[in-house]
Amino acid sequence: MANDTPLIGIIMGSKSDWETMKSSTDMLDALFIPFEAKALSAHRNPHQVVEWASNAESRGIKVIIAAAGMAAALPGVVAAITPLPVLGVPMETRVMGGVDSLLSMVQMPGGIPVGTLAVGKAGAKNAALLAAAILSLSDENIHERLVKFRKAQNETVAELPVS
Ligand code: RP5
Repeated sequence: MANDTPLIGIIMGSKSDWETMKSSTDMLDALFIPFEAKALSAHRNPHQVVEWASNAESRGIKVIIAAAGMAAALPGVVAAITPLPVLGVPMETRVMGGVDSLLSMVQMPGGIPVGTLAVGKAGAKNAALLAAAILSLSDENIHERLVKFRKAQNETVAELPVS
């Protein structure tokens, strides 16, 4: 789905975040939601981040998923630039296990929200599902696929463990 006109823009602070953020793109692929994904750092490439976020809405992006670790400024910077909903995914880190990323991301000042998810792969997967839920408010096909996914997940969880 990465080749269709993207509805979701995924931005991550580093290529090293990709292993985690694949959980987002796998989920979006499973729901047939087109996305674009890019590694750009708020600290190392600030000007490109401003350009990417400024043009996101006019490119047709509806929801942004922004991932970063450590001093995780990227989601907040992106949210400061665009009125699109920004979902933040804190990366796990070696020094503080991702609590550093989480607190950097979640403590936004009033006025510029970042919807912050769980640290790591669960957060990456849930960011995709939350983005899909936002899109499903105005897209019946995505709504249908999301409901189908939830139903299948519900049935899997109800299964007894196999010995
Ligand atoms: C953050 O710094 C990135 O989002 C990444 O999680 C972390 C480390 O980046 P690298 O040094 O691995 O490029 O900006």
